[in-house]
Amino acid sequence: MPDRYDLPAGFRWGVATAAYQIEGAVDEDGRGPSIWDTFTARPGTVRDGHTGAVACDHYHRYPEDIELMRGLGLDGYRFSIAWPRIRPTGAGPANPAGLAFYDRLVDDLLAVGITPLPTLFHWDLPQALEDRGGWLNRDTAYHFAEYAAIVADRLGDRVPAWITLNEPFVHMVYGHALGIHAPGHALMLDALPVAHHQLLAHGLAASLLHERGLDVLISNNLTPVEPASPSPADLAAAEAYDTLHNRLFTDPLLLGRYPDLTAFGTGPDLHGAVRPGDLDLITATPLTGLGVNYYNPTRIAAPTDPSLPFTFAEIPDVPHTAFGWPVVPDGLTHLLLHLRDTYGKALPPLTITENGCSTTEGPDDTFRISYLSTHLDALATAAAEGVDVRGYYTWSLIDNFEWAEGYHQRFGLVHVDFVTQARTPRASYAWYRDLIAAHRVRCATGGSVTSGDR
Ligand code: IFM
Repeated sequence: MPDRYDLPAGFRWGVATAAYQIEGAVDEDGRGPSIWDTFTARPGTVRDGHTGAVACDHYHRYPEDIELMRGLGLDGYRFSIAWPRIRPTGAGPANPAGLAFYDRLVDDLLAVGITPLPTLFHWDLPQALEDRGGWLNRDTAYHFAEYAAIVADRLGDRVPAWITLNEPFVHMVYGHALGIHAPGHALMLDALPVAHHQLLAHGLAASLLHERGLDVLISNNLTPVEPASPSPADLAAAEAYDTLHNRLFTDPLLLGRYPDLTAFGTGPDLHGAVRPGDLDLITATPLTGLGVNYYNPTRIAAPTDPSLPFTFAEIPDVPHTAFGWPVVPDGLTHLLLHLRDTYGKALPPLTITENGCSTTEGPDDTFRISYLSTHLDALATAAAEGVDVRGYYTWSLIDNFEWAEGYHQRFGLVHVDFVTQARTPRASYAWYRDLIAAHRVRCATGGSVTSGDR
């Protein structure tokens, strides 16, 4: 069986974070409010009333965090840019201090040989745009493209590749259908236009990035969907869920059309959101790569309630993370092979832009090491079967603000004490560092890795 040391030469190793989850400094240097500032201020939205106001104080401590990354020997760092730092009201003039922060971050990363991989939108929409309808308003897509161009004009001389959006599925469902995330709308299926407006934003921004000679990716949280049984009702339900979670985003991006959404009560115009020519805009710029965020598969059974065409089922006999998410490394192999078989030549090279787990472990986080190593072995299996996979970014470098869970779910290779802000590398940090080094030796020598390296 192939394992993680068999990943291809040139494979890029990284870690991932996001602005609202680590930066803090929400009122500094002209940053405008985001929907997460508003949402977390509302009682009852986030566990124990936690907010991202301070988070990991990365805005001030980023040199220390870059030093941690240097110690890992990373090729790349995936972070997100806070739109409200760049355009405090979502539109209008750029904020020089906001741009200057990312300028410093990029320069300091490059100085230690780490390639920055920014994400332009990781859920922190400027509140001023939410006040005008947010992602339910088509205009937000055009404001996003303007913001993308501003940032690319400032950093594009040093940053070769850009991720437009992070997990548009999660932002639509958690933020707009269920109300668990900001902005807190519980619109159920009336949230579908949010999918289209985000994809339109991607397409408009992608063209502007491409015009500037930059590479473009988009990251989504994808899940392999398994039916709870081979019964026709469970199979149909699984297909419906796959459509909503995965194909609603990958079909328009890669095939230029929406999947059949009749099970969700709409035609291909997503409740009137899709206008003539929009799909051409979404596909105008071929993706340099598709970012896959993988955490777990989803098991689906026939609906028990008529409002949705599926229901969730438990995956039996598997361990679970502290978050309660099932641990199924093979699911990553199945997901990637399924993508290849479904999209064929339309599928661009893949990068795993997130994968990791929350645990309650102390410094010796053996559960996390097992999670990461088995998922990387599963990735190597997919690569050995011909899937073109170019890199892997662990979620996450440091413990951080885990959205509705506040600081309760810890995903970091590095422990953060949220009182003192002390960073303490866990065992997984040394494990990841050694893996990266051993893989490089293996690629450089073309030989095998010794058992000591493993
Ligand atoms: O913390 C999140 C991240 O912001 C998006 N992907 C999943 C992670 C873990 O829940």
